[in-house]
Order: sequence, then structure tokens, then C-alpha cells
Amino acid sequence: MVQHKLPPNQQLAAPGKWPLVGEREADPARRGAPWVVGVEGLVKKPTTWSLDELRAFAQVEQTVDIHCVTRWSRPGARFAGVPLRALLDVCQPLPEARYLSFVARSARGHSTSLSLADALELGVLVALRFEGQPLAPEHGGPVRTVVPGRYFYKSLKWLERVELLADDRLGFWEQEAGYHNQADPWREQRYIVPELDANEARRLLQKRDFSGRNLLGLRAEGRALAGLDARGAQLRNAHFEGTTLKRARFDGANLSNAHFTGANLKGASLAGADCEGADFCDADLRGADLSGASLFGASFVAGDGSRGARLDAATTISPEALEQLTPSQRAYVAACLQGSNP
Ligand SMILES: Nc1nc2c(c(=O)[nH]1)N[C@H]1C(S)=C(S)[C@@H](COP(=O)(O)O)O[C@H]1N2
Ligand SMILES: [Mo]
Repeated sequence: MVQHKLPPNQQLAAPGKWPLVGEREADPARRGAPWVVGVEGLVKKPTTWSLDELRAFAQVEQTVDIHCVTRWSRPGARFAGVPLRALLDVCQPLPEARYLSFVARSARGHSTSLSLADALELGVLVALRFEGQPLAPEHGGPVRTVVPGRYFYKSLKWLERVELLADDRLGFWEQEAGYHNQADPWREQRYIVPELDANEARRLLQKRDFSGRNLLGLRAEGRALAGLDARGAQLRNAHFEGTTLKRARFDGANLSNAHFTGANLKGASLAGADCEGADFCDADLRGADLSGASLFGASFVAGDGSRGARLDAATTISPEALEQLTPSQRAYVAACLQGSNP
């Protein structure tokens, strides 16, 4: 097997697997007007291209290592399409243009941004094909951007418009989820530093009620929070290392990339929670309910097989969620659920 060097704290997705992340759009190309991609804003010649016109450019093949912020990686993905640079050459950015906002044809008009300098240096591809086939609609077909060297949230699905701007305009995830605007996986730029007020945090911890709150990056490691009510809370990148969370309720919470290393989650409920990229190594999950939770990129055991979480026959994990785990994670969890791991 080929050895790939992975950025810190990423794991290989199962071979051939490409998880779906973000908004679900059945097939935006099937609704409304024919697809065009426009480049506008601070350019000399705003231009739009139909898909056929994009296909008439010299097509470039590019092999890209995909690194999702929720900790799965898919190295060696082969895309083909038009280098963004070729479109910019036609449109001619004005000297004051310093940022690009990529905007999707999707229900929420999803967007993400890059500096013009980064976009040119990284070699952004306007991709039409994946592994020799037209790009599938669920992965952003008919056309998406692919940005090498950045977490995959900088790669926009269903590209409709590129706007050149003098000032940066934060993208959807960058604004909504606190995702880092630089997004370099080698420097682990997953999140901006949270700005939760220390007094407010203390008060919430005392009350043990986080329900419905946005607590991105909360630091609650080593706390005694048995019975915590965190239903529907936004707890991306929150720290619960070594925390007592017996019978805590995280139903429907967003726990992506949350840190539960060594936490006591006995009898806790994480039903329907987003646990993508969450770390459960060394945690006690006996009797915990993770039914309907999303587990892409989640860890239950270290890469060397140590620090395995405690799960038992009373731990509930749905079969679909098991399928989302990487092969080594899945093997470990499946064995525990069948009672054959200590
Ligand atoms: N339009 C749009 N593009 C998007 C997103 C989204 O929600 N909407 N999510 C981003 C994120 S976080 C990731 S990891 C990748 C996922 O692409 P995939 O579903 O093809 O794996 O798309 C990125 N581009
Ligand atoms: Mo992502």
C-alpha cells in the first residue's frame, strides 16, 4: 500500500470512500436556468461561461489530497477541469482586487473565500470531472472548485459565481462554524480562537445547562458535569478531556471535533448528535446512546491500537454510523459492541 503523509490529526478514509459533507442539494443543475459560471466584481471584463464553454478550455488534470476539517483525508483524488487562473486571465482582475468569494448555486447560497494571492499560488481548479467521470451532483457536480493545500471547506460545491473583492467576505462555514479562514491543514488551522467570555462560561458550567447555546471551543476539561443538559448545543471543538459527563444529554448537539479523551460518558445520550471528527479515545461510553449520531472522522482508539474507548453491549451505535468510521476505528468499535474487546 502507498504510504501517504497526513497532516496532523487526520485519518485516512476507507479506500474508495468519499464522505458527503455540508449542505445536501439533490441536483441543482436540474432546476432553473442552464448552468453558467460567472467571474465578476473587480475585473476589467466580467464574463460568464456555459458548461460547454468551460469544457472548451484546455482541461488540466490535478491530483489532490482531500483533507476535511472533520479529520478524514482522501489522498490522491484525481480531478480535471479548468485552472481558475485561465478564467482570471480572460477577466483581468483590477489592481485593487485582493480576495475571491466563491458562491454556490444552492439553497443557502453557500460561499467560501480565498485571497487572490493564495488562490493563484495554490492552483485552484474549477473541476468538472472526478476520476475520469463527470463530477457527481452530490459532490458538487456539474462544477466545483478544488483548492489544494487547504481543508476541504475551501473547495466549493456547485460553483456559480466568483466575485473579486477589495476586502475579504467570510464564507458560510467560516462565519457560522468558526472555521479558520486560513485553513492550512499542515498548521492545523481548523478553528479561530473562540471568544467566549470567561464569566459566562463559569456560570454555564455551574448551572450545568448548555442547552441550545453556541459554545464553540468551550474549555470544560476535567470538570464534574454529570447530568449536564447540552441538548442542541453548538459545541464544535469543545474540550471535555477527562470530564465527568455521566448521563449527560447531548441529543442533537453539534460535537464536531469535540475532545472527549478520557471523559466519563457512561449512560450519556448523544442521540442524533453531530460527532464528526470527535475524539473518544480512553472515554467510557458504556451504556451511552449514539443512535443516529454522525461519526465521520471520529476516533475511539489511537492509531497504534492503544487508548481504546470503553464500549459495551449497552452502547448504542447505528449500523450506518459504523459505516462512516475508518476501517481500523470500525473494527475496534464493532468488536467492543459484540463484547469481544476488554
Ligand atoms: N456549496 C457547498 N460547498 C461546500 C460545502 C457546503 O456545505 N456547500 N461544504 C464544504 C465542506 S466542509 C467540505 S468537507 C466539502 C465536502 O465535499 P464533498 O461532500 O464532496 O466531500 O465541501 C465543501 N464545499
Ligand atoms: Mo469539511
